[in-house]
Amino acid sequence: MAEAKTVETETPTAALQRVPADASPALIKQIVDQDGGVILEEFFSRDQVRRFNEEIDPFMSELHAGPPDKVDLFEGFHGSNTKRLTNVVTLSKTFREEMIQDQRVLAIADELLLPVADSYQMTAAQVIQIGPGNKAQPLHRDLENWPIFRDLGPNTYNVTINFLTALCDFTEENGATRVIPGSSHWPDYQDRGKPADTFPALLNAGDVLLIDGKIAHGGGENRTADAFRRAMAWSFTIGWLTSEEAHAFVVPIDLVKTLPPKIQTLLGFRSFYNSSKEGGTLWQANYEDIAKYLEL
Ligand SMILES: O=C(O)CCC(=O)C(=O)O
Ligand SMILES: [Fe+2]
Repeated sequence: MAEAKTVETETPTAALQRVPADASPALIKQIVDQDGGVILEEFFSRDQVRRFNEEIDPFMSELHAGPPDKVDLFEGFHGSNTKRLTNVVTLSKTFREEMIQDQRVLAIADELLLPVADSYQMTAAQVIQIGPGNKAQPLHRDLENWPIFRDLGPNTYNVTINFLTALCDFTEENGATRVIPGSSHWPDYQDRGKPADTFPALLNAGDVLLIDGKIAHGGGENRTADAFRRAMAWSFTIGWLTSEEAHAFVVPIDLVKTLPPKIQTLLGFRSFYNSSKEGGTLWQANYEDIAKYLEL
């Protein structure tokens, strides 16, 4: 009995904090710096989630589950029964015109990433649908995409953030993302924690699990017989890192022309500046902004 009580009282205090969608970027940064992540409740509306799901449903149906070449080089990272739909910026009008243009998202990204670089990009925007029977994803930190930051450990810069948005309700059973709050401060980033250290991010559709690149986490196991856990993982990274998705080569230029300059920057259609850090300007043409060359 005593043991059961301990678990009950400790679990909520160690899980990630939850804040309302209108929490200030400064407060959000404070919590993320402390815990590695935070849950933003009711960030997107039920209607936005419904429209988004409707737009991507046909593409999700066509997609097969598992890594494209059937061989998961990263030991289950993709997920044998997981569908991952990329280039969502092209495929979803709701994502392109509402979600990435949401001023609250951009204000949070400014707060978290501009201390490190003058501009940032959208490194990935993908739907992750975990199907029945899919095992838990290996625990990892998102900054391991650029492994030198892993080697630097907890004192490294925060170079990436992920707005993991629930497109259905997340439960323990259907594969809610597992997180280890505070693992951003562990001394050795080779230590990614154990499943027993993790807490599920229990979300309602429209909630956002905002994590930095330093927190250990992974998609949860889907223990259901027939339920799918669908999320939109969209990450921003500082401008001078190579991004995961090559948006600048896959998003049609005519679509890009309909978007404001800040969003064009997110997609790699503008140059990256470092003047406040006394660094060079990157991703240029003829020493001018790439947007001029592209006539944007
Ligand atoms: O699907 C999830 O819940 C997390 C996915 C993830 O962390 C990743 O692919 O980097
Ligand atoms: Fe991740």
